Amino acid sequence: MTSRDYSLDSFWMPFTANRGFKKLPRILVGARDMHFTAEDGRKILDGTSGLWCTNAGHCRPKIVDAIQRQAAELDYAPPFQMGHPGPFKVAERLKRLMPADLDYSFFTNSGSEAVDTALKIALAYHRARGEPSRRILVGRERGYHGVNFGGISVGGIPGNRKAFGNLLPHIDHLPHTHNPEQNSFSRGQPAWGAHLADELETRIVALHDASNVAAVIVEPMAGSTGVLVPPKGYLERLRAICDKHGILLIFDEVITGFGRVGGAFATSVFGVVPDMVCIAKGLTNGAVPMGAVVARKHVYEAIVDGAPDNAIELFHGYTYSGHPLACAAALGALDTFEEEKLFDRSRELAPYFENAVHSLREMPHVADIRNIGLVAGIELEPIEGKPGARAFDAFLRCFEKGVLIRTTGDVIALSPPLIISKQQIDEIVGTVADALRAVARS
Ligand code: PXG
Repeated sequence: MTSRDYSLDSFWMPFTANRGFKKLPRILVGARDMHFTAEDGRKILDGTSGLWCTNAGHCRPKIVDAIQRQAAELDYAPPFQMGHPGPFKVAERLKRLMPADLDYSFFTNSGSEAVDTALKIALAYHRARGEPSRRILVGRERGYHGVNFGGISVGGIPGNRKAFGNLLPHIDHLPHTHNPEQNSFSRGQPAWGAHLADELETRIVALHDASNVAAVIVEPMAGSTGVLVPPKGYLERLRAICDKHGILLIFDEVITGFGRVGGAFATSVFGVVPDMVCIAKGLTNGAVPMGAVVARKHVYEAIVDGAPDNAIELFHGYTYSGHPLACAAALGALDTFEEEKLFDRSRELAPYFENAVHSLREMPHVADIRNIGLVAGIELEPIEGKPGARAFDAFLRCFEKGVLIRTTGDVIALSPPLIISKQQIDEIVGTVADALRAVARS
């Protein structure tokens, strides 16, 4: 225990077992490149990019400098009926990074807000085009789209929904794509499962009629639910069915964006272009909260050009949309990604990372390992009656040994910064191996 000059009582911590944490706190006080510093001075190797966001590593000089300069020059500017250079510049950079005509960025302050924004844009799009009956929003089982009402309604993680009752109406869900019998220990995209996309047509469109369906939202690779890589051909089929029936396709790339899956975005890596992409996290390298919806030309034009001259076209936005500090951080992050070619680095390191994580196959209680780019999920057999306990035990042991991993249920997720070295990959995997052996003995 470290003596500290503040109390832990009053901060109601998010997605945390508050009582357990406050008895045994894990406090970080500094960070640089691949490491955090804990309050007792220990260096902790970051195997998770914070929470999937510090893709370029921590406290990178360009980003730090950009934020500091911006804070002293223009701290805030109103984003409604006013502008400042930041969001125009970031939007232009995103346009260059995104494939096809994904050219228009609407800024938010988080991934959750990006998701709710995209769902609202989808509804407004159909209304602007004279199809207001298209109201049904389709998500997927095991999907995570943040924690706002839109996101948890299309989301498919039961624990995130059950306490909140009043979700959005007009929602349906596709089946998830996880099938251990068919796909366990897959490397990259699993071979089995493309047909699961057909449910969009054979069940959902058949049941509701296409004239009532507005949009489908999926994570191209599901992150929070335990790293579910899309089966080969699955996203292509979703795209084809959406095209056939006039349904908008939204990719939630809050986790997959900015190099995580071995290229700039999942849309580029998998070669499937949705109508809108939600991003956040890596956009500012986690340094200042920021999210965005990047929309294709036809989506923007239907709403913006469809409105009367000089009328506000979309009644939506946030006090902090395109905040100067967030934009400065985003420009610093995008420069860092580009100068250090980090998206290429992610693709180049992926085979080494893949072999390293799959070496854990022989460790006790490992049920499955799956990976793509610089992300991997290691699924453990649950302890009977105590779901999640085995993985959480491994998390605590890794932290004690100086490595930060993330667990969700009984899946360990590894998603290190893209600047990681091969030795550091070995260190993370070696520490996880030791932790799994220790957990099995306890
Ligand atoms: N969509 C996706 C796909 C996400 O992964 C959000 C939306 C929401 O973003 P905000 O910025 O509102 O948190 C997320 C967030 C984890 C973990 O360990 C994942 C997220 C957040 C916290 C923890 O899996 N993803």
